[in-house]
Amino acid sequence: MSSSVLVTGGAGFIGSNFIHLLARTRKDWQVVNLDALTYAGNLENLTEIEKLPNYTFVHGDIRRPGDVARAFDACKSDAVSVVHFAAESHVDRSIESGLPFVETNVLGTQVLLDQSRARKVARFVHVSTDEVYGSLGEQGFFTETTPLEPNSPYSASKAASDMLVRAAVHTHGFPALTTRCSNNYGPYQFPEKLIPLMIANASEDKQVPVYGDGMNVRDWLYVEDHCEAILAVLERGRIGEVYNIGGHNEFPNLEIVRRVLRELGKPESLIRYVKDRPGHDRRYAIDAGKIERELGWRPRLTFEVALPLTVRWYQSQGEWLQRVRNGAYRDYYARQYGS
Ligand code: NAD
Ligand code: TDX
Repeated sequence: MSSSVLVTGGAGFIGSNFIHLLARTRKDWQVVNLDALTYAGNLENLTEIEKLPNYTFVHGDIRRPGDVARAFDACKSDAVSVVHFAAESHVDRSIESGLPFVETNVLGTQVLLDQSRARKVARFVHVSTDEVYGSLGEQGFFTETTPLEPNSPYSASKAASDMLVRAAVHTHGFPALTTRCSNNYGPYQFPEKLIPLMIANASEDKQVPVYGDGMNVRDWLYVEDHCEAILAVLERGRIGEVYNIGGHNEFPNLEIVRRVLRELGKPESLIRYVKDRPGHDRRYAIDAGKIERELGWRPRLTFEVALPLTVRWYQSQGEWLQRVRNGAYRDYYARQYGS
């Protein structure tokens, strides 16, 4: 076994796509997936993967040192790297209740850092977000030196975790790297986020809620492109560095919703303007020049190609979507692993 990768949050949206990428492209790596299976964790994202001999699932919580230790014990190679996705990730939920975000994103990250340092990991990639930079006006882009000005409990907790990673590098010479990516879309995204929610609702001729005036801007990146960027950072990034990841693909939310409706052949009369999200960031846009120059990464898929692909994926995975929407996906672990 040449190397082991401990992936946290691998049953979630981006983590499961990352494990699929490793299974396709790094067949000799061992992958250990540590996931607490919160509402956002879905082992049905990994049904093809769990048949592989070099994949192990560990049901556990990053806030618990004993659970993290079990995951490290499952790693067979001497060269272990960590890719840290596990987080509470939904802004609206953080507005309802911030505490779980502090517990997992801040406390959990520190537990993971301490355990990883004790295990002398080779590299540690901390997967963060462009939301730590706050909100942009009409002009400009976030670079890696933009000051952190998080505006939601979610982004504040991610910014805190970024600072803990930075402190581990600075104080202990810990081999960590941080990525900050823009909004992702693609297969296996939980249908509370904008694009899959629009697809799920409109497919059933239900209304699609647009917050405020619908003119908030996000920079959209296909999830496989994000995963390839993380892999490049894991393999070739400079330790201690931050890498922004983005698609140069900015659209107002209303335009996204219209495109989704057009793809589905549904009328714009399904759009319903609802009360704005409190503290709603107006615009995000990423300058990804550093990762492009240093690591030669570039997004492969344009929005024009990947949005229709994404819509088709959800249409062809009706059962997956239905089981997420009715909660049946939560029984999978007990059925498969017997507890
Ligand atoms: P997600 O909510 O789909 O998945 C999170 C996963 O983490 C789930 O499988 C969940 O069960 C697991 N988890 C939660 N708390 C845990 C805990 N205490 N211990 C172990 N596992 C736990 O999230 P996502 O959209 O896949 O995001 C993954 C990471 O990428 C997050 O750190 C997020 O901040 C970051 N990110 C997301 C986006 C995006 O557009 N979705 C963009 C940039 C960065
Ligand atoms: O029903 C909706 N209607 C609507 O107008 C929802 C769910 C969202 N929106 C708006 C809010 C945002 O401006 O769409 C935009 C995208 O919303 P989300 O999908 O909730 O994503 P966002 O808040 O931008 O955060 C996402 O990208 C960065 C992820 O959830 C984060 O985990 C990531 O860090």
